[in-house]
Amino acid sequence: MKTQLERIQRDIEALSAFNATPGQGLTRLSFTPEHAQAAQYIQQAMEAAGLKVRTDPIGTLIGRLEGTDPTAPVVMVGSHFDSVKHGGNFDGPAGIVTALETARVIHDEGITPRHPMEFVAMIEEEGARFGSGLFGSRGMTGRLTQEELASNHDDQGISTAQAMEAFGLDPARYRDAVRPKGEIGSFLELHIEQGPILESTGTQVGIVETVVGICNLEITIEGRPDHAGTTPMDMRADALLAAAKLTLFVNQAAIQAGNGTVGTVGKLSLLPGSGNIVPGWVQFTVDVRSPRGDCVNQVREALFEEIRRLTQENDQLTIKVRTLMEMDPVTLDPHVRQVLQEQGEAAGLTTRTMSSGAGHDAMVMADIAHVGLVFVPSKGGRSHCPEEWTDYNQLQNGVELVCRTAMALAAEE
Ligand code: HGY
Ligand code: MN
Ligand code: MN
Repeated sequence: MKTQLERIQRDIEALSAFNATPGQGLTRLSFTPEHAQAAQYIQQAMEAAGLKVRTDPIGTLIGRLEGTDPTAPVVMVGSHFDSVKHGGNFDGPAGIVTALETARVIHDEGITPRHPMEFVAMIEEEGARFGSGLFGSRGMTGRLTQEELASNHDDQGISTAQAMEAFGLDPARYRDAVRPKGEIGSFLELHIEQGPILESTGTQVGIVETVVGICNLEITIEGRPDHAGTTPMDMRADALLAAAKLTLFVNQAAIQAGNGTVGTVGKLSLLPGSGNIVPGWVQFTVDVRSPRGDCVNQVREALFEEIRRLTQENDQLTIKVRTLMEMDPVTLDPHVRQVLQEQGEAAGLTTRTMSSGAGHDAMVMADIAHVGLVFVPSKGGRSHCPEEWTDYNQLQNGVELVCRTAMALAAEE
């Protein structure tokens, strides 16, 4: 092995400590003290590995190693280091640690690659604070909008732009994070599988071929707060009742679409929030995914139709929909997958081709680079929960594969 398990384990354990909810899973939201602490650790590790480190205008850490051919496109390795609320220690950091360890191996071996290499740590991939995920990679590929920075807000009503400013970033410069097409040749990401396949088949690493399409919506329902005891049932504008009907509708529409389509209402807030008041206001998220883009569209269109029906059924309801994020399904680069396959065999690893039901920065980076995504097993298939776990030797298998592949790509003519 070129990589060292002790360094991998040390990084994961160190990053796990930068947590707003110790003892209740990992919560590391963007533009928070935990983000700053983790960024400082990552920057120091990048510098110790001989990289020149900068932070891009939206908060992504970029550690660069010059190559012998400055005109060659960059080989980039990375992932995200924000988390969901009360999540696990491996979703994101496994890919960060992979980037750090790859940089250390190259540094240890005193190699100057032909291609320049960049090792990146992105933020707000989960969207757990502001609702729109894949933020760092969308910033690099020009998919962010001014509107989103101003309109997306956290549970305290702070917008993304305000949080960036408070963190010392200038949100007006978000476009300066964009990387021109051609500048980055390939992007490699290691991620935990967040599913049961590798563990149940005893396969060491997964090589991802496709990533599902995703549609994230924010639905806001304005009804009317009324006395729960004196308001007859046929005179109510009950916002939560409408939200409940739409939640059930999303569930049924996803099942009906089939083909692996999934639909989830994962976050809901309501006002005023007393047991004796008919809810007058509800805001909730809808997350629809499918390997088939037409199935995502089918569910979204059916949902819009149901919203129209509900507002006709009760004209005291106003229902607004805001699109938080949309990605088509992505097929990852055949050449990079081929190199991963070859390096896997050379390293004596068992591999299998997989699809991803989770979204990843890799799916966005495919806009501007040839992308490879490697999975390592998740214990019990669990993720986005404190129980999330990957054995360190399993993680090291994936790190070894990405490290060797990155070095092979960085040597290519
Ligand atoms: O939601 C996802 O698929 C990823 O964990 N951000
Ligand atoms: Mn992730
Ligand atoms: Mn995640």
